[in-house]
Amino acid sequence: MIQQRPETPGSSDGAAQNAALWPFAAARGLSRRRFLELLLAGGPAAVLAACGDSETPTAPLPPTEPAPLPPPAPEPPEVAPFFKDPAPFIQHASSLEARLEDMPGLITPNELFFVRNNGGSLGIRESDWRLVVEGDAVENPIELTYPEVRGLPPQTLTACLECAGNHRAMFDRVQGRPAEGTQWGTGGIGNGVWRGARLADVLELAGVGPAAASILLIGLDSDAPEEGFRRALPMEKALADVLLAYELNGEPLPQDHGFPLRALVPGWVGSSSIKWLGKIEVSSEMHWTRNNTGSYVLIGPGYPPEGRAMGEIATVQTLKSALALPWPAALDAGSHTLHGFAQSPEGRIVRVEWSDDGGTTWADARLTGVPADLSWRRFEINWEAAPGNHTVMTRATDRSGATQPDTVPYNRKGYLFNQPLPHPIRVA
Ligand SMILES: Nc1nc2c(c(=O)[nH]1)N[C@H]1C(S)=C(S)[C@@H](COP(=O)(O)O)O[C@H]1N2
Ligand SMILES: [Mo]
Repeated sequence: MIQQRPETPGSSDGAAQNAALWPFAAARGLSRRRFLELLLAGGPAAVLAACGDSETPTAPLPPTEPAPLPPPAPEPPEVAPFFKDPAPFIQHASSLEARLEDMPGLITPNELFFVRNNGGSLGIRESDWRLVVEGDAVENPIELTYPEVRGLPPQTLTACLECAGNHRAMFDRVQGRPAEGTQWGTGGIGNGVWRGARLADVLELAGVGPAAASILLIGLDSDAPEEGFRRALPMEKALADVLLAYELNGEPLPQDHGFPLRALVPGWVGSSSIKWLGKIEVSSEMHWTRNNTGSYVLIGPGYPPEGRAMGEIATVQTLKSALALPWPAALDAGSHTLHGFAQSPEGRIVRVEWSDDGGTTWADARLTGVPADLSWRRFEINWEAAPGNHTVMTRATDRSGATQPDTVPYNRKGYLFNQPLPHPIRVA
């Protein structure tokens, strides 16, 4: 286990400095793991000393052998449906759907960020919290405190987080065949600036070797082994770009979004981004749990079973676009600038087209702002609204050349609906 330090969260300047130290340490032959250990134990001074660059003696280094810590007192976390004000949202049983039309710009403010909970939101005190990393493919099981996680080299990502069931209601509204589950319209998504530690760094500290095949991210709302909220990730994704986020939009992660720490798995369905993260289990075998066997699995004629899953496991999200309007929308006759958002797990949106004749003819929408890989893109349309009932469709294309499909095959639980939406607009 990592030695304990006084509880001083790393300032963001100090954290940026820590990240900048790594190339310097690497050039002097330090392994990433040793670098991270030194950083946690003695801060930048310990790293500099090990690089032979410090004139001043530093505190003794931590033993490399784990020193046992007493287990944290298990105090049941407080459970509340939500901490944030639910009024701005479309309210579902245990989830809050955002209204895209209320979003002021590219970044979704914390108070308007959608919430998807399988139970209630947990109120966890940072001093009670630990992140445990263990499992048969770990050489050095660790337990990190909140300040220790904040002391690791930070990374900031602007990325969308989207529920696998976003647009689920469209199976009913557009295809006339309802799917099971929360009837999300277009607001099971938000675009945030996430800051945290790299999952790869935490795995490195725990000594994850080549035998590791799969990690299981376990939320503190998990209770029984096969129940509760947890998600398996293959090692390749775990080491690629997963963030362990402690900030959303420059604020400590709000309680509804997983305080003190959550995973943010870029491009993957929202259920992979485990909130209130308490444990990471690293295994030499693939993990099978409810969330990759029955839940978050595409079940239907076009989706053959995979391993122990009842169909195709939902992993990466899909390319989508949506107008930022209520469903159905009501507008006055005349000229309007409509806008919306488009996103793709493959990265940048390069084109959005629109049609108000049911998809017979398409015109280009204007893309605004700067393209960014993991963020959604805002688009605008000039539309002449004549009295009557209309539908406006939008269709996005990403940098890989992929475009939204004309139709998506049905799946029982209604995941990943991404055909162009015929948005109903009544003009008076
Ligand atoms: N521990 C835990 N993590 C969780 C969930 C949960 O219920 N418990 N819901 C998941 C689902 S289904 C989604 S879509 C996202 C939603 O994240 P948000 O509530 O921060 O918007 O969190 C995921 N992580
Ligand atoms: Mo979700």
